[in-house]
Amino acid sequence: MTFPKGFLWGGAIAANQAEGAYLEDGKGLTTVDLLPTGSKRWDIMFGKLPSFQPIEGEFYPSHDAIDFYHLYKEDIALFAEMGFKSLRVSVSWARIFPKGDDKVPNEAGLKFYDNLFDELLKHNIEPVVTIAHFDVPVHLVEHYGSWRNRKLVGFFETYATTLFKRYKDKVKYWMTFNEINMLLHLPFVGAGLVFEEDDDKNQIKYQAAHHQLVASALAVKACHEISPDAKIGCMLAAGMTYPYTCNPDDVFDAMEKDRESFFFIDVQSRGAYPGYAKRFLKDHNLTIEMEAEDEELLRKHTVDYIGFSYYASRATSTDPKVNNMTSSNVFGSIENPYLDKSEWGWTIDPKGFRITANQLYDRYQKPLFVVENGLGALDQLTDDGEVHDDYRIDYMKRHITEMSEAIDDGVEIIGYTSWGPIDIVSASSGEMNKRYGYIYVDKDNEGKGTLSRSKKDSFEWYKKVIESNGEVL
Ligand code: BGP
Repeated sequence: MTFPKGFLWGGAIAANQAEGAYLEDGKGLTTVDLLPTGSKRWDIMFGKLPSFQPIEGEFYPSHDAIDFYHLYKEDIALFAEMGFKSLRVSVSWARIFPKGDDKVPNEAGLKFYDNLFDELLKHNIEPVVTIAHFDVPVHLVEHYGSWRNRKLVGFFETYATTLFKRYKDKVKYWMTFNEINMLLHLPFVGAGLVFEEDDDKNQIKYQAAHHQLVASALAVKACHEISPDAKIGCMLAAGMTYPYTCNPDDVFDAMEKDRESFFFIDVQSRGAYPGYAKRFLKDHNLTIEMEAEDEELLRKHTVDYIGFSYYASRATSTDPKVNNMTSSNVFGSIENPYLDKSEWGWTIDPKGFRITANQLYDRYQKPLFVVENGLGALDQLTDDGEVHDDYRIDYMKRHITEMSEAIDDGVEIIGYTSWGPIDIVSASSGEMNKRYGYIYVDKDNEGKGTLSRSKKDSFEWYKKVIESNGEVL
């Protein structure tokens, strides 16, 4: 095992999945606050118009989540006990700018993150901060059409700049948009997009993508100017696509599927629209409106590192007989007969992790930061309040082993923040029972429970991993 000295072991959470306190201290409503549980959730995530106010009688998991807003000190103490070197969090845009287009930021919101970062630093935990993790102030959706509107670029720039100025002495690692490629698959989640019946969805999505890419470049620019010692990265929902056979058609199809995602990172890291993307837009009659300065902005302000999440790999086939699309994943992958799956149907593919890391490093030659990985599982609490999550330990062990292999392959990886080190709300389903944590939270899918925290078996295991810098797995 060859993890570099100073490797940033830790965990990752997102504001809307952990904080709760959804209207406290002046916070405005965000898109996630409009996502109830159940089938309506999926309809909205794919772009169906939601009710712009929560509906009486529906259950919205983000509203209270695990109350990290009030319990963060207790939770950070547990992370510190595990020896975390870093914690990835996101800032809720609507805590800072409740409507998104406000002239003045909300001091109470800014203060909360001051306190949060101070608490982390007190424990020598490096904050790694995502500026937008799947939330947009609802006002921006209602009044501007969200990221389809160029005005969002300016609002985001103001928001990001406010953060850099305020936290320049506390935060050294930033990320612009969480899983930016998710915009294409879950447009409401990634960009607050809702569609009318006869909308050209691709046209709207790619225009919104362009706006996020320009906004990201402007954030990189501002970060480098305001906080020259900080590093700012992008964030990709990664996981490679395997061709189902060695038929060149399948291989080409797999390459094209991966390029749907690489497109974003190619722009953010290499600084220009790649040829294949220009061709895709032309072939599909999509015209992106750009401003004169965009090309130069994208070229000049590329990211310092590549953040990515890795949970699963995908597979694709051009043969209609094999093409038994599964509905359990938003990437529309077909079944891979060589791999096991989680209880939620996500493939378990540690080797794919090594391949993905190599692929990203070959392509970008920039440091990688694994900012999400983990197993969502149905944990059982024993009568004496314990969780024996050996399946999670096994999953993590196999993935961390492959990560170390990638490092030995020459891939530069600066850290690993596993997803949901404490149980939080699931982004896709809104369930609490899809648990990733080393720390169990007493709360169920209906929102009932005491919110008490307890250590699972994996807690001590991860502690030893960090203590030994990955030597003891
Ligand atoms: C990523 C998101 C996270 C997170 C994770 C696990 O896509 O960045 O927010 O939740 O996936 O997904 P889920 O919570 O749906 O299991």
